[in-house]
Amino acid sequence: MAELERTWRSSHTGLWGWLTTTDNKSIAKRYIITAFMMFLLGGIDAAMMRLQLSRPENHILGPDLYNQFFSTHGTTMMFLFAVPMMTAMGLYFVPLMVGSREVAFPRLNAFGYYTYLIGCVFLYVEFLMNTGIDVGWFAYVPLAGPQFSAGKRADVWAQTVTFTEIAGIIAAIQIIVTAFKQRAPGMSLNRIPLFVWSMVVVSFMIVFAMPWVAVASQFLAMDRAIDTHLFNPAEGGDAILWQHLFWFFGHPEVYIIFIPGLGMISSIITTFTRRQIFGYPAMVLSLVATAVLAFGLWVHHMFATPLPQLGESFFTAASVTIAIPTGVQIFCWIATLWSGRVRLATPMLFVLGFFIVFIIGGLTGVMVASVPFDLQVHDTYFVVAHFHYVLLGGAVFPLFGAFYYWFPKVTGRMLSETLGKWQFWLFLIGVNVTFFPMHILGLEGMTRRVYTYLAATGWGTLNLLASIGAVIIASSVIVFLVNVVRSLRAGAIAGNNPWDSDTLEWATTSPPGPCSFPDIPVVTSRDGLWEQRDDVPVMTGLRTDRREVLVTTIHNAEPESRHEMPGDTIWPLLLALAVGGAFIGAVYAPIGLVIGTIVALPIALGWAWPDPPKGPAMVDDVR
Ligand code: HEM
Ligand SMILES: [Cu+2]
Repeated sequence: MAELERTWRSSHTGLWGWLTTTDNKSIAKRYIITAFMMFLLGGIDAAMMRLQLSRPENHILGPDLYNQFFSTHGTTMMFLFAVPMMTAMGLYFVPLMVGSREVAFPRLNAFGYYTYLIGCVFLYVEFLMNTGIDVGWFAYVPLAGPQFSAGKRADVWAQTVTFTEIAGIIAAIQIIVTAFKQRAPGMSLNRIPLFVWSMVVVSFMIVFAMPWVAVASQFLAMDRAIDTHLFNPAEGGDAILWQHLFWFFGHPEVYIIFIPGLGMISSIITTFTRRQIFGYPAMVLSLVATAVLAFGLWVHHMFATPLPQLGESFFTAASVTIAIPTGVQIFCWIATLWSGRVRLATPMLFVLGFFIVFIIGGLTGVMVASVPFDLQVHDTYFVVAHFHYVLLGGAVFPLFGAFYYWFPKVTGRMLSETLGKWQFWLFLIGVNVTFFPMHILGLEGMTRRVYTYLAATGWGTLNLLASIGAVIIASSVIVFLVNVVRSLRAGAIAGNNPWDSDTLEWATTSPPGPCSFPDIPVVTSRDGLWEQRDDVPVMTGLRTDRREVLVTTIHNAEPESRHEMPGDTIWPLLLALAVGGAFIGAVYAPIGLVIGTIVALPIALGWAWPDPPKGPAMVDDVR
C-alpha cells in the first residue's frame, strides 16, 4: 500500500513537481479552476455590457469597446468556459466512476490542459492590448475577412479557437478510451453510470464536430494572412461556406455543452431519490439520438440566408424532432422523482432550477425553429434570451448542482447547505430577471449587438430590469465563492460517501489518494455501492511498483491486460509552449508558424524518447 502510494505520487516535489505532474486528478482540478476563472471573466464582460445597456444613450463603453466585450464574452463562455469545464469534469470523474487509476494518455492530457491555458491567457492579454476580438463568437465573413477587419483582432479569434479545439479533442480521446477500455471488471456496457455515458457521447461529438471549426478558423487565418480567398466571393470563394462550416460545428457545440449537464442531472437525481433512473436503456439511447440528430440541423442558424424551401422545411423538421429525445429523458427523470423520496439538498435544488430554465429555453427553441417566426426575431434579443436560457439552464444549473454534489469528493469537505440555498435562489431569480425581459425586448425589435438605444424606443425599463438581474446573478456567484473559501478552511469533513450515492467514485477516500483506488473494485450490478455498501469486492494483481492500470474488454469489461502508464515529465508543458508560440507567432507573421514548428520538433522527439527501463518485466498474470 505504501509502495503503491509512492509509485503514483508525483515523482518530484515543489514547483518542478507541479509542472511535471501528469496525474489526471491534478490536471483536471486545474482545468476546472481555470475554466471557472473564465466563467468569472466572461461574467465581468457581461456585467460591463449590462452596465452600458442599463440606460438609453449611455456612453460608458462606446461602440468599439462594446463590440470587444460581447465578442470576448461569447467566445470566453462558449470556448473557454463551457466546453472545457464539461470535459474537465469528465477528466476528473470518468476514471473514478469506472474504477480506473488514470486516464488513458496522461501525458497527452497534460499537454491538452497547457494548450488550453495558453489560449485563455492569449485571449485576455490581447484584450488588454486593445486587440480584443470584435467579430462576435462566430466571426462571420466577410466582416471577419481581410477586407473588412483590419488589424489582428479576427486573427486572435481564429487562434484562440484553435487552442481550445486541440484541448477539446484531446480530452475527448481520453474520455472515450478510458470509458471503453479501462472500466473496472464487471462494469459491462449496461452498467456504465449515465454521467459516463453522457461524457462518452459528448466526446464522440467533439471528435466529429471540432475538426470543422479548427479547419474553418485556419482557413480564415489563411485568407487573412496569405490571401487564399477561400471565403472571398470576388475571387471565386464563398462567404456562405463559412456559415456552413461554422454551424456544422456550432450547433453540435451547444449539445456538447449541455449533454454532460444531463449526465450530472442523472447522477444527482439517482442519489437524492435513492432510485436508479427510470428507463436506463431509453436514457442512453436518447443521449445517442440527440447526438446524431444534433449534426442534422445546423442550417437553422442560417434561415436568413437564401435557402431552397425544401431545405428550410427539412431543417425545421429536424430542429423540432430533436426535442423528442430530450423530452424522453425529462419524462424518465420525472418518473424517477415520482417514485422516489426526494431529498431537497442543494444539488437537487439546482436540478429543479434546471427543469424550469432549460424547459423555457427549449420551448423558445421550438419557436425559432419555425422559419417565419425566426425571420421576425433573427438577430434580436429574443434569440439572446433563448440561448441564455438553454445554456444557463442546460449547463450552468447542472454545473452548480454538480459542484455541490462532488465538492466533498474532490476536497474532502462539505459545502454549506445554508449558503447553497441562498446561492440557488439568488441564481434562479437573477437568471429570470436578467433574461426574461429580453424576450419582450426582442419582440419589440431591439437587435442584439447594439451598444445603445434611444430613449424614444421605450426599452429603458426592461433593460434596467435585465441589468438589475445581472447584479443578482453576480451576488449569487459571490455567495458561491464565499461558500467555497469557507468550506476549504472549515467545512464539515465529508467521509467517503456523504450522500450515500451508488457510483464508484464514492468507494474511495475523499479526496482520492494518488492512485485513486488502492484496489480495483469489481462491479456486480448497476446498483454499485448500494448493493455492496462498505464491502466492495476488489481485484488484485496490478503491480505496486509501477503505474499500472487494468485494461478490460469493451463490452463486458473482462480483464484483458495490464498497461503501464508513463511517469511524470516536463515535455507536455514544453511542447504546449512551442505550439502556443507557433500559433501566436502566426498571428503576427506567417513565419512564426514555421519557427514554432521547428522548435516543437525536437521537443516532440524528446517526448517520444523511451523512458529508461525499470527492471525486468513481469509476466502478465491478471487473467
Ligand atoms: C452569467 C450571466 C450572463 C449574462 C448577464 C450575460 C449577458 C450577455 C449579454 C449582455 C450579451 C450581449 C448581447 C448583445 O449585445 O448582443 C451576451 C451575449 C452572449 N452570451 Fe451571455 N451572459 C451570461 C452568461 C452566459 C453564459 C453562461 C454563456 C455560455 C455558456 C453565454 C454565452 C453568450 C454568447 C454565445 C453570446 C453572444 C455573443 C455574440 O453575439 O457573439 N452567456 N450575454
Ligand atoms: Cu442550433
